Amino acid sequence: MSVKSTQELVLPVGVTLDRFIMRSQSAFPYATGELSQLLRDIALAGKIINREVNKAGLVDVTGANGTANVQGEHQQKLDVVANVRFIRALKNGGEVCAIISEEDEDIIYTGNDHGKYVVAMDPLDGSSNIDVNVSIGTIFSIYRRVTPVGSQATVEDFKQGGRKQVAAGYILYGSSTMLVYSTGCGVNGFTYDQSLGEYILSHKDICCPVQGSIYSINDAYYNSYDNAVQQFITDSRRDGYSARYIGSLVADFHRNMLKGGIYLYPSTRKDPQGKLRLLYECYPLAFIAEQAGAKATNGYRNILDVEPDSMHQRSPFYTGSAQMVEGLTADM
Ligand code: P6P
Repeated sequence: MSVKSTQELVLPVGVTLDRFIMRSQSAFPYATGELSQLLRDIALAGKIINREVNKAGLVDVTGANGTANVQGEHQQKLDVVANVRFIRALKNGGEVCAIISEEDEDIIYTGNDHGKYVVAMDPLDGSSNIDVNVSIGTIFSIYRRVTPVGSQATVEDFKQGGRKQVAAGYILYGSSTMLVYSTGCGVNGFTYDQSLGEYILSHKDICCPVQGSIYSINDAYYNSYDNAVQQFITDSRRDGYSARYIGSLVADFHRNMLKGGIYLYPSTRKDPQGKLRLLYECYPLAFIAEQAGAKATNGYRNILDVEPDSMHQRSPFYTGSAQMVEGLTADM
């Protein structure tokens, strides 16, 4: 029995996430339902964070909470809330044996040593935007563990490489809240209907336009970019492209996936290895990009083929419309 793509499954726009997950699982003859449950656990955590984000201005969860994460970045209170909520949802769900998070230096063990999956996540990316009511997002990456079920997970479960992801996605807390994910059979977007408490399929089989006229990069670092990136910016201005940079990777990525465009975060003097993290930002978005007909690279190779050396490793990151990414990297 072949695995059907979501294009082949009769899943009309308007179907709930839960029904979509159930129908998609039926396309995998040997599915046991554990990955489906894990996706539901992530969706639930997204509902909880959505509630926290929506009231951020009203309750004392905005602003810095005085601590710093493993990256040395000042943690916003909602960073910490999101991290705690996702960890709790994954622990309670039982399918995940271990987690790595941007907010924690070490592996987080859930106590579910019989869980078959591990999750790498950025629980709330772009959190410096919280206080100014700009879109923010959660990014997640799912692997089947390689260590024996029943044992404690190890770093090897997280260092399998981008092509070993079994699923990846993001939750965008924007003008509406959307869950976008892929299990390797296309990319689908679900809009959260607050009145129903349900995610509804709103963007079926997302395909990124192969060309676009939007580029997303922090222009302030222009002088520290290499010649190829500087030339790309010059050419984009000449060709009348639109510069759209929200300062929130998930929001820029999502817009470019739908409209066409390219997001660039090159190496800079401040971040010579790049700013974005390979395991829980670049890999999952590269998985989504590839499933949507787009591309993601570190400038020299497909991000999914970049070897992971450490859990919080950084990488230059260029992703979006295939022809735009190819045009940029041809000059690198
Ligand atoms: P800069 C947020 O901190 C983030 O990781 C991405 O969401 C965003 O695109 C980028 O960094 C912004 O970084 O250096 O331009 O402020």
